[in-house]
Amino acid sequence: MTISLPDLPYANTALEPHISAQTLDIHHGKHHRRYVEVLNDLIKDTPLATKSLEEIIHASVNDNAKQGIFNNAAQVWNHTFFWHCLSPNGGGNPTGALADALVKAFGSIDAFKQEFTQAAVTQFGSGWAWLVLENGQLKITKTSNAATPLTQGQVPLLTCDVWEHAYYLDYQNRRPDFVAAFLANLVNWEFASLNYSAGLSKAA
Ligand code: MN3
Repeated sequence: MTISLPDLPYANTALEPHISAQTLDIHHGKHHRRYVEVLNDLIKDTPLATKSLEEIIHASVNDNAKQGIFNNAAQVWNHTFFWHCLSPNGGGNPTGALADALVKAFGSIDAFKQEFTQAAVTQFGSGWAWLVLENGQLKITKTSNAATPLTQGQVPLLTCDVWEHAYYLDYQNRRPDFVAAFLANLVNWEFASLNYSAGLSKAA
């Protein structure tokens, strides 16, 4: 099977003014597309060419000989997941079971947002901030470069891409402003809630 680039789940202008069409065009149309192209080149005519994206990620993690494959495969997965973490109708606060669980785990939704922001702004260099489910518990983590909770026994619920390519055209060096806009205006709590219920039922 060939790994393909999924379409964005909204128009390239849908997240303006928080994320510009230019940023989405380059981030999705150039960066994400390039990870897909390089991955397909690297797995061509190898046993991984018939595997799913998740299988490729698990088969290449922590293998020096397959580092390029892992980096590109994980970046394909992380980006596809990230696009769904954004919504033109996003922001605000979660509701329902996820909201209750966040309050239980972090004390309040505001405390969750502070801790998530801290992870996102302190990730040194390129990487990702995550809300994950681990052994039934909510947890905030950050990963470097292409690293993904998928290979760390965690269920990803939500992520923010903090590579400079995610925000530099719109926010230059002001990563905290990008993270603030993500939480206030873009975060797709419905998607995170679906991931939370699915993660809980998988664990049960
Ligand atoms: Mn990115």
